[in-house]
Amino acid sequence: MTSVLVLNGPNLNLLGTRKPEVYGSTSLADVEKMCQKEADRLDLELVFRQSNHEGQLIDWIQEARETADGIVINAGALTHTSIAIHDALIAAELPVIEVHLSNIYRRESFRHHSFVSPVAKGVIAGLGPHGYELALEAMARLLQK
Ligand code: CA2
Repeated sequence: MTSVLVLNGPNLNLLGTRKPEVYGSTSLADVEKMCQKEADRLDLELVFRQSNHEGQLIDWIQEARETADGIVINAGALTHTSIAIHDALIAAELPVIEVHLSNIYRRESFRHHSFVSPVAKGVIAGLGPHGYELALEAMARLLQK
């Protein structure tokens, strides 16, 4: 079965608890449920993970090379800082789709640069949790043989 790793970075565990004006009121557990429903519809195996730690995210990206067919990633603020995640995504040699809940280009200028985008097939930003569903659909198409 085709397997997709959905990775979430720092502070995304706080979704739905604070800053609803920016990130909405849906919790990360709800986003996972939405993703699972979409994965079932698309006949994908879903592995959904979140960590506040850069090294943990990198370990999961490295593992994905052996265990997954594609990566959907919202790296949180590490999007804007982490060359290590950029390098790990290249080393994984898997298709990557970058997701952001908010439209990072409408926000502070320090959020306008992404170290993930240059290694992503596509980027979805500003559509809230629906962006994750769209990313899974796009990934399913990319992985169709
Ligand atoms: O829009 C996105 O999805 C982001 O990746 C979310 C990150 C932010 O640093 C990126 O620039 C854009 C933040 C993760 C969520 O942070 C929260 C902070 C407080 C309350 C709830 C969530």
